[in-house]
Amino acid sequence: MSDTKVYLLDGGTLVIDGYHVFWNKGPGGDIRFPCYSVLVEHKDGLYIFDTGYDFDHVSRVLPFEKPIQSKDQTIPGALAKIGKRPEDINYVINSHYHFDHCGGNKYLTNACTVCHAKELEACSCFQPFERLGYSDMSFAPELAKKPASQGEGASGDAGDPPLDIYTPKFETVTGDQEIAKGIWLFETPGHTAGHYSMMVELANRRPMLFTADACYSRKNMEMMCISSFHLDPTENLKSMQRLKDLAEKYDAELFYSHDPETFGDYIKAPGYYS
Ligand code: 5PN
Ligand code: ZN
Ligand code: ZN
Repeated sequence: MSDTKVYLLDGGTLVIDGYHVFWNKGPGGDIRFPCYSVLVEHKDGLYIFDTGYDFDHVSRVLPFEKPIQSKDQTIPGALAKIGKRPEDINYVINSHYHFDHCGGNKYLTNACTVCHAKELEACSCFQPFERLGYSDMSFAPELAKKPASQGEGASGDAGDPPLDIYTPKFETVTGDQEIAKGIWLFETPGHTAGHYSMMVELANRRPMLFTADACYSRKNMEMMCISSFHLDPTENLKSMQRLKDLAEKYDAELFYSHDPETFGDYIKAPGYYS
């Protein structure tokens, strides 16, 4: 744990309406918010928590989210800025498989892919209202190729680029787990079926608790207001309370997934937390 470093990799921005960020509260109007990935340099290897969105995918499937992403904000570009290559990553942990959290998985060709068992199950038989969230299946080419007879899910987009070269290894997890010394996954379901938040313990500062989409922003937490994108609102709200309780219990600092206000204060790569 003592020499663990945490890098925040800026992944660009998207736009959604205020009523999506603050469910049934708003106010309405465009909100442009950041997406980012968390690279953990640990004695056991390089771990990345979430991989942002793919610019071409969003431009094609969700153009109304007005993606802005420079080359430096892609996974290969962001890693290059800190002297690392996509092939160097040993583990990809996905909080969940919404398109804005798994779009860069496909570059990480040597990594073992870790997620909650329920999330891997859910993304190929999702509810109809979750279709856009699970629209980028490039992280699992084998699932994306499956016929729609599997139920609701796994509809590879006809416009998606070919993926035959990429065959990720999946390792599924359930329950709260310390997956490496000082790297904790906490179950925070509701936004999706198998959602995880991550806490990283560091030598020189408070633990960092990454909420992922269980809580988009500090304002969501202050208002105890979930986003409109969710599988189960009651579970999502419980998970938000759980994050508050965990932060208190471990004296952890909360880092939100899509916070236009606090993201400016975070140290971004090539800077790091240690
Ligand atoms: C940013 C964003 N946009 C749309 C959706 C959706 O349909 O489910 C999740 C989600 C998002 O995080
Ligand atoms: Zn999400
Ligand atoms: Zn998200």
